[in-house]
Amino acid sequence: MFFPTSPVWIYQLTQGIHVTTGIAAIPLLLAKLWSVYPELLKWPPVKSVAHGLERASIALFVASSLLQLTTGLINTYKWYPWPFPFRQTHYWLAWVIWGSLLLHIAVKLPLIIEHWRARSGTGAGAGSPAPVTDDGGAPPEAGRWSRRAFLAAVGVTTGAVVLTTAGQSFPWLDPLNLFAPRKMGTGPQSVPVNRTAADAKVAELAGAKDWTLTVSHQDTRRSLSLSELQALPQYEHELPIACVEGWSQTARWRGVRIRDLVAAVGAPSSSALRVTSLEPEGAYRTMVMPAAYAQDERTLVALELNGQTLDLDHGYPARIIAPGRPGVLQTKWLHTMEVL
Ligand SMILES: Nc1nc2c(c(=O)[nH]1)N[C@H]1C(S)=C(S)[C@@H](COP(=O)(O)O)O[C@H]1N2
Ligand SMILES: [Mo]
Repeated sequence: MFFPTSPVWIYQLTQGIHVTTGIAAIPLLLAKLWSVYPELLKWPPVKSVAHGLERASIALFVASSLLQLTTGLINTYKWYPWPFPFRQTHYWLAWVIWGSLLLHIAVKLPLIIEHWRARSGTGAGAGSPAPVTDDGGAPPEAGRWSRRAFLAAVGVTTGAVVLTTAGQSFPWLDPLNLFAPRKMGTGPQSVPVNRTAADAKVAELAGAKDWTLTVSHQDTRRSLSLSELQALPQYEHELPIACVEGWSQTARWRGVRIRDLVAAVGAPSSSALRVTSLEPEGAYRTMVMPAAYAQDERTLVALELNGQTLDLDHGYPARIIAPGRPGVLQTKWLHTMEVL
């Protein structure tokens, strides 16, 4: 598998686009549903087997889209009020949405073709759209909005939602960030904290005087105290934390290069690592780092953040920071690093 470590903000970009387009899709989906809901409520609900299947596929499409966007939005608030695993469900729903959308387009294809044929046949009607015969848009009904006003309102709403939330991922929009759950520059050392040491029940272990980081490769094992790590060559890099829950923040990190630690236990530089946290339990306790990241000279065991000793909530005594990786894999409160 190919893991790009450059540019260092590559995951920040893809994750920022993912979350921002997801948020933008909420007003778009609501507008689409508003424009077609008379179709959805037509009676009788099922006229034939084919018609029944078509309506079932639309029901699936609408339900999965609504579920995907609401659970995705709630996830950016770090709230998980449901019994199913979020990540797997998010992936699977995406496939269901794609499948039901393609099915819907396939079913409607004859109608779509007919519509475009009719338009080109009549000399494109001098720019005015041909009347929409089925559920293809806002039907010009008495008492409802004109098509143009409706599209303009949807465009303005979507643009406003994007401009006032995208600042959680993209620094140049930070001044406009009014509604996103995360704000840049907040938190200890000017970086948001995703899970505190207290929440992770790790404060006591991380604060222990006799803490060491154990690096091992086959039979070689070295345990380094904080002062021994500080005595090794230190490097400093600007790297983002890009959280899968939808916020990013670039910061100045300083510490020991991972590749130097790999070399210190006599392991080949093309090795992958298994990293564990002091955190006693939970999904973020262990992390595997492919060789591409371990080898990159910007991948650090960070001891400092923005010019200060790491805050306990940012992973004191030591944490991982690697270029281009999801925040969830930037393990805090390091315990061991095993070369695989
Ligand atoms: N051990 C451990 N490491 C962890 C976490 C955690 O809960 N436990 N959270 C991860 C997540 S989801 C993110 S986004 C980053 C956030 O780092 P920060 O809290 O220092 O901003 O740390 C990651 N490392
Ligand atoms: Mo995260």
